[in-house]
Amino acid sequence: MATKEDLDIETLLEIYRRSMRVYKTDERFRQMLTSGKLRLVYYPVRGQEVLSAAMMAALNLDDYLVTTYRGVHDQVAKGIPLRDLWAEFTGKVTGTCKGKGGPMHITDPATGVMVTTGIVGAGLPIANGLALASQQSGDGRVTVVCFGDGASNIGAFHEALNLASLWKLPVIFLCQNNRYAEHTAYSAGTAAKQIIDRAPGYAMEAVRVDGNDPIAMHLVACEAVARARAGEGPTLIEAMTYRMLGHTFGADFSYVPAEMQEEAKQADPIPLFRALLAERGIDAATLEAIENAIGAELDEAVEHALSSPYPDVDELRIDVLKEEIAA
Ligand SMILES: Cc1ncc(C[n+]2csc(CCOP(=O)(O)OP(=O)(O)O)c2C)c(N)n1
Ligand SMILES: [Mg+2]
Repeated sequence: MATKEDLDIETLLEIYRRSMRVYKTDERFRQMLTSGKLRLVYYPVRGQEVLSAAMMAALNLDDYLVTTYRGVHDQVAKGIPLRDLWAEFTGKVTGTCKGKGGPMHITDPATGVMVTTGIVGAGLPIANGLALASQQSGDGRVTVVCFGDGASNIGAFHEALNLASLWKLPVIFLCQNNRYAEHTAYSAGTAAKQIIDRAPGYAMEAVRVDGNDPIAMHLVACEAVARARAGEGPTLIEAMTYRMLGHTFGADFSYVPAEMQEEAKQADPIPLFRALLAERGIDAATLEAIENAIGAELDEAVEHALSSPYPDVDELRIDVLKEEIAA
């Protein structure tokens, strides 16, 4: 296995770039909501930027991603164009699903973003289906499915792990353990001490990692991708992280103990990543240039989304059935 020293500065900067695209996108959504320029239910991803960036940087653009309602970090880290994402979030015809999917159903096959679902746990069997198709066609693609700690208590999680292991599917189960499922703390809903403790029951490789550490997370991700591509089957990754801003944006999250909120602050992956890059000799001006470029791209994306039209009512039944039916 590669070691920390093997991770070159270019790879680290690529992970940082992806992390900042997520960070800035999330920040902009919250700003737009707070200022009343946007109205939608938003699931903030503050705190989970780096784990996603480190995972997606281990994939090719045509590898597949399946994610959830709290999945904007995964979609952006995978490489979805920001203008298409913003247009879909705002229900506009220029969006990835012509404005008919919305935030809960972001799909962009061009960047491998295949399915986003609001049904907890539903993505895992779908990911198996994509991975089975790759196995049968021999296209060499790997599928990553992201889900939360809470999702690991859903039946579909167990069914999917069993079949993926049995069939040696090229799939990676990325559990983002942010210690809460809506308002339920991990210990109030899960008997197992760790999610990875369930993997031996399915004869599956599993690894628990600090998801806020870009190097550790990326090395684990690369190993899982290599295993899947080599036909050696799936991996369950439990990436430890924190949900820094509650379940939905604006909702009270004072039920999260103050000590845990403090722990989350101390483990905030963004300042830690900046410190790591400084240690590796990257100066502040380089980081600022990365952030400014993303800021400009976001300005354009938001403007494009807001000025695009809503889909016409004639679109209502198109893309619903295999045979398109005009209204
Ligand atoms: C099948 C199903 N049950 C319940 C819900 C309501 N619900 C939405 S999010 C959520 C919590 C999910 O927690 P977790 O899997 O840890 O993901 P996180 O939001 O922390 O990323 C629940 C119970 C749902 N959407 N689908
Ligand atoms: Mg959770």
